[in-house]
Amino acid sequence: DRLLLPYEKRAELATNQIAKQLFNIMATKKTNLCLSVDLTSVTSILDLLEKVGEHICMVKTHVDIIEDFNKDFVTQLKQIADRFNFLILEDRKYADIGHTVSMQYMKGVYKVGEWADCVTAHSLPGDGVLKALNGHMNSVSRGVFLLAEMSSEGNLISPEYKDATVAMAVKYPDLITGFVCQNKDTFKDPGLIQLTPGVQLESSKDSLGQVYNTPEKVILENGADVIVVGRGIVAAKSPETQVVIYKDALWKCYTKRVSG
Ligand code: BMP
Repeated sequence: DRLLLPYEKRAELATNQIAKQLFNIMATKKTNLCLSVDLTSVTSILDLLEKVGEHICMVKTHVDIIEDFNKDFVTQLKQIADRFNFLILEDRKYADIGHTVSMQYMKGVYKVGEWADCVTAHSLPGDGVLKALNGHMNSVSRGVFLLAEMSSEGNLISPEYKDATVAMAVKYPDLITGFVCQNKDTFKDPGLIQLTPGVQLESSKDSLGQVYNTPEKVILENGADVIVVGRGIVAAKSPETQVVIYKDALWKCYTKRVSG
């Protein structure tokens, strides 16, 4: 049962290098918190990461919302990530034919493939998406989180779509880091990571369809391994205080889970 195994044991079972690294970072830093820095300026993102970097295992970015994106931002982001030992996930949710995804990943303004440890992708177009991303793996360690479920109300993902997504991933053991999903039954492989967004302590939803659960619910009942928190921390009066509150609450649930 993957839910009872500690992260350091699961690191040994991971076939994707990023999954291995992420499990080990969580075990070492004692945090399973992934911060979603959904901010629109370079300085606001970098300033926040300087303050909270020691408490997170990964940062999740949406670089296409940054107004003043530039190459120097990437350099500084990577420096902070190295210094605090966390990974970078660009939440691009690739969802096109393989050839287009290949260009979106390597070209354009963002050149995501040059700096992101891992990215998110939809299974909707078929496994050409994964073939495209796999083609850029070469000498560097990279990973993909496949979207198997979403947190938003009214999303069109069916149980069949979810199962087919998990089946698709089996053919790419070196590439797949895990799944973005909401339920523990989505997959079984202990070497893969369940990344779960839609977590907040203060509210249960937003005005645009986001649905929030508590740390207890997502970790103990629903099987989350890495937990994505955005506005719960980023929009708080004091993100520095809030990040510790979330980190402690999430880690407590994980230790409770693995102690049976
Ligand atoms: P917040 O905690 O502020 O609601 O942010 C959640 C983040 O996770 C957003 O960046 C969103 O794009 C992402 N996300 C999500 O909320 N639900 C999903 O199913 C998949 C996501 O990537």
